[in-house]
Formats: sequence, structure tokens, C-alpha cells
Amino acid sequence: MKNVTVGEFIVETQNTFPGSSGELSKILSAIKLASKIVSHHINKAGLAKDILGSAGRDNVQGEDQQKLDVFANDTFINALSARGVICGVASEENDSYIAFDDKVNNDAKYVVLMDPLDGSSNIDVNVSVGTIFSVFRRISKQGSKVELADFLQAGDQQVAAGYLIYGSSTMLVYTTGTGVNGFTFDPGIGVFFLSHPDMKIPEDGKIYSVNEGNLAHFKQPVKEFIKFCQSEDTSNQKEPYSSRYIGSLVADFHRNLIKGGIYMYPSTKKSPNGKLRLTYECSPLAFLIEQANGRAISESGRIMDIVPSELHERVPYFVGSKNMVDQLEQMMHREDWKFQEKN
Ligand code: P6P
Repeated sequence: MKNVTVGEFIVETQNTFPGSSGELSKILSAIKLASKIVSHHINKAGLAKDILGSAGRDNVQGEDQQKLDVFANDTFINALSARGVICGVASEENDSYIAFDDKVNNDAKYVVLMDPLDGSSNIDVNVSVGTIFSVFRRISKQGSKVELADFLQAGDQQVAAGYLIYGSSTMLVYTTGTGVNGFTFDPGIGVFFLSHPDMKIPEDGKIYSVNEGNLAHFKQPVKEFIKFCQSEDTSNQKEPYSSRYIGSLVADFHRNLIKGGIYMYPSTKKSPNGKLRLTYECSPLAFLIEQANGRAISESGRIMDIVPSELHERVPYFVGSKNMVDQLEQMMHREDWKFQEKN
């Protein structure tokens, strides 16, 4: 499919999405619209001082909310509430979920969870940032107000997931469960074109992404795996892997998806359950990576099997090339290093 826009692609693949009357296209058109607005503001952030820096308050994570975080959050929420296909949204920036409690939206079948601007502290230093989103079919009664349970479903119940990366170009990468496709935004005509059809992560990789400043606090299997990544073994033609970590999950994830590699955010002393949030960071990226023949695990097993206990639950996170995640998982299960079961 040459020069296919994401809109044309959705129509051509609509039958893969559980929902007949174009719900996916309406959900993704809301996301597309919001992402174009956010991308435009990010790209001029260096010029317009009024949207740089802190919004002067903390979010539910206790993290200093950047002005663009707030702007991105509002932009995506407004776009998603305007099409009558979403009955509620949960966001990293909001303590609780937001119910779109009106007749039209209460009749909607889907909910969206999102991190509207992950890695936003990197904007001031011009590092790529991203938006991560996850779509579930509601489990509460259609026609009623959305409920918390709609947002606390295991990752393998997702019907769609994806991310925007606002980098040297803006890209939309998403899945509806039949593979992963990437679309690059052409700002000249305001359209996303299919640029990365049927994305698959290489089974092996030679890149590991982790904040090695926390090494002292990692559990033994993680330390051993990192030591393996750094090792040289001429008899097995093993050379040291490259360490690539830019402190922006979507950017690290996107590079590893294309080149192969593993991203790790293990439990640390400061973040005993890891730093990343299960519902709107780890689960959607886990759906994508499994659709691209990769793997995503926590210290207690497959990410997509975990049923969230609360919206902002954090989990240790290891995601990327199948063989690299397999190797780390084998190390985790060695008897002498049995991880303490999550209590
Ligand atoms: P650290 C950004 O705040 C983020 O959530 C991810 O995008 C990124 O990978 C990670 O945290 C960086 O965390 O503790 O290494 O600075």
C-alpha cells in the first residue's frame, strides 16, 4: 500500500476492530487530531516561553507538572470526548478517571487510558517525547455511566494500543491486534502516511536501555543480565552490547522496536515497584511489542496477564526483543535468585 494515509488504512483494515460502525476510525481520528495540535506546540516550545516549564503544581504522581503536560492532557481529553465513542478516559495527569457522563457518551462502548506526554521533562532539552494510549471495550452496562472496573482490565483485553513519538518527525504507531503499523506525519499537508508497515522487532538485539545509576539497587538477576550485556566472549563471538538510554520511554521503546534491544525499568530502592505505570504505559506497549513478535514481562510474569489493582499501579518493566527478554526471565527463575513473589 503506497502513500496510504492512516485514515485510508483504518477503513481498509476496519474489519479487524471489534466494532462495526467505524468506532476505531473515530477513536483514532480523535487521537490524530490531538496529536497534531500537541506536536505543533511541542515543536515551537523552544520559542514560546509561555508553554515551557512547570505548571506550578504536581500531578497524582507527585511529579512537577510541566505546562505542556497539562496542555496535552486537556487536548486529548477534549478530542476524545467530542466523538461519542468513548465513555471515559483515565490519564496519568488525573487522580481518578474522567466520565463523559452524557447520553451520547454513556452509550459508547470504549474507554481510553493514556499518558498524554511521557518524558515531558525532556522537552526543555529537545529530547523526543511521546503520548501512549490504550483502548478497552467497557465491561459496565452500555448506556450507564462508566465505572472504575472498565479501566482495571488485564492488558490482554485491550482492543487497540499505540503511541505518538514527537521526535525528528512525529509518528503514530498502533495495533488493533493484527500487527503493528507506523505512520509518519507530513506537517506540510497535515496527514499521517503509512511509513512502517507490519513492524516486527528483531528477535535478538544488541542494545540495552536502563538507568545504570540505579544499578546498586537492582535485584541480582537484573545485575547479572546487565553484566552479560556488557561482557565480551570471543569464543562465542559475543561483543559488548550498546547502552542506549535517553530517559524518554517512548523514544527508547521506538528505537529498540526498529533496531532490536531491551528496555528495563526494574524495581529500585526509590521505586520498589518500579517507576512505570501498568495501565497506561506498560500494558499498551506490551500489546504493541507482542504484536511485533517481542515480549514484555514484569518480575512476576507476562505484563498482559496482570489485572491492575488501581489506576496508577507501578510495575517493574522489561520489554523488547524476544530472546533478550527470555534470557533475563530465565535468570529471574534460577532457584538461587527466586524473586520474592509480589505480596
Ligand atoms: P529515570 C519519564 O519520566 C519516564 O517515565 C520514562 O519516559 C523514562 O524512561 C523514565 O521515566 C526515566 O526515569 O528514573 O531513569 O529518570
